[in-house]
Amino acid sequence: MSTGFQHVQSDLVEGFVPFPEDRAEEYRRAGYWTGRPLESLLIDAAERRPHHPAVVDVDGSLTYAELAARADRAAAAIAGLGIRPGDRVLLQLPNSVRFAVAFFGLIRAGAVPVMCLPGHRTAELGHFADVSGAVAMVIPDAVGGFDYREMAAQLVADRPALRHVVVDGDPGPFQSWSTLIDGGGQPPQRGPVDTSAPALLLVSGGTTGLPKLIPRTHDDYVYTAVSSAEACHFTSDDVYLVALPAGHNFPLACPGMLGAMTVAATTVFTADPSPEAAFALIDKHKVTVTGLVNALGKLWAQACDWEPVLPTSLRLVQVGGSRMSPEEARFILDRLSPGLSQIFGMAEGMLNFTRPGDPVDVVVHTQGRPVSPHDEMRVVDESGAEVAPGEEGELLVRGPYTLNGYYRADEANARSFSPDGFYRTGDRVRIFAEGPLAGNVEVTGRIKDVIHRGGETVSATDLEDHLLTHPGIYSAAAVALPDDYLGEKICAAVVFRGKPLTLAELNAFLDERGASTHARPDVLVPMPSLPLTAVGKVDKKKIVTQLSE
Ligand code: OOB
Repeated sequence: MSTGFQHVQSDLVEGFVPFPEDRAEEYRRAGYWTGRPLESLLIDAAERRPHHPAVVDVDGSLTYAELAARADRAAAAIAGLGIRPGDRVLLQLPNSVRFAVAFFGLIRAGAVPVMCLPGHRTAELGHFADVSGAVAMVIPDAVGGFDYREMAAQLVADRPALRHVVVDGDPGPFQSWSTLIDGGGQPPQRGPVDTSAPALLLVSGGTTGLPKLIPRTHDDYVYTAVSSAEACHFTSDDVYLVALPAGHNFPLACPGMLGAMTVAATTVFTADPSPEAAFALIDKHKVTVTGLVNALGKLWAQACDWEPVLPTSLRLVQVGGSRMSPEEARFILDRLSPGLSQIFGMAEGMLNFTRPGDPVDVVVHTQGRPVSPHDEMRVVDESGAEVAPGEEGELLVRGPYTLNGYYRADEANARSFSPDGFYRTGDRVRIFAEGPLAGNVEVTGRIKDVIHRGGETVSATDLEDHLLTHPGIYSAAAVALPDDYLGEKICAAVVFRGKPLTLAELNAFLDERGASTHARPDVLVPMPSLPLTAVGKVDKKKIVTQLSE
């Protein structure tokens, strides 16, 4: 395909489903899509505030001017390797200033980073490489006892297309990232960028099968960062802490690092999200905003009881990624930060936020409302028909920053989109139609997160919500275990705050609460902690595997 644009010389757009032209026009006319390439977020901030700290980690910091210059050098190094505009490159660096340099170096060179998370291993990376046709990967040497170079050696052995392995740190048999960058060279010429083409590929957070690749265009991703920063009332005085893996949509652009750049604010990275490490950094750099998954939010809130240094500079903690009960929300709000924003988002696009200044009930009981006036939400029943206002159903979404198809995934796309282009989220929600919560969304579960026990269909989330109201229960997951008689039986995996309850005590508690009688655990498994996914959400698949072993 020849478009005359510098950045679409390769086979990048093969298997990319663009926005339909009529909707693209609408988003341009509404001013959401501005034709700015993603790198302009950095370039513009560097012009406005060259000497302001852009990125900070435990090892040091770079001002905006320094980050822009360093990204230019990185882009030169990338081009020097023969990586062309449109080529895909796996990026898997830990939270650090070096992550930001590599990210912008790739973007600046017109390469398309595939945003891997540090917890991904051979299965995921091999899959990302195969689907994306990546020509290179940028990895750390070894972190936390895991040697990424050994993984890379396995990956490249049977993938001739994956030509370059660039290592941040001791390169072993591969190329050294810092030597390449210091090698200098002229950054590639800035040509016109087709801002409706993919700028990066995010990975899906689904818990079944391997993650899928999500193309995010320059237009839709710049809009994500700008509108999320507005929804969180970001100003140039804010300091954002990246505590979740930096390549995940949430800390990258919702508002995250890129949102901070839209107002030339500072981003601090921590590769260690423990309360001890994070609170010290928050205090040192006077961090004002951060984004956390539920499990981490609860841990930080609890740690306020014992940590000597408290995160008193925080004005807003965003919590999202998985369902949070009202009790959990209150717990976090009471202890951790004067402001809480629930965020219901997805790498596929669609973002809902509760906003600073919202009534407490909205913040505690809902996951907020869309960031864009042009986000279209449809709530449907099993037959695909829209439910009455305020009723529960599956959420379908379409809008100025929601994908139109996974990358190179025709089969998944046939399942995941309605004929008129709505993405089927698989999330069960209700949108409040009246009263003080009107217009806000409540996520009530995943449509497939049910247990088929005997003839009954039991919602795992409903049972978890009941369990979490018990003061002795810290966290809980309801999962299905195979059973010869019932088909599936209900297992409650529970982390207790102190002495574990017995199954009989737990069921007596559920009786007292008036929980429906068929939604009673058949098995209770006390656990010291629940297994988590690469971004830190409770991993139910892993619980079932662990229990089956
Ligand atoms: C975020 O993105 P992903 O792609 O890792 O996961 C998306 C899925 C959603 O479809 C939903 O099932 C779940 O995670 N989810 C929530 C939630 N936020 C996300 N479920 C219940 N309550 C919430 N507040 O997780 C993500 C992306 C951007 C910003 C924030 C989170």
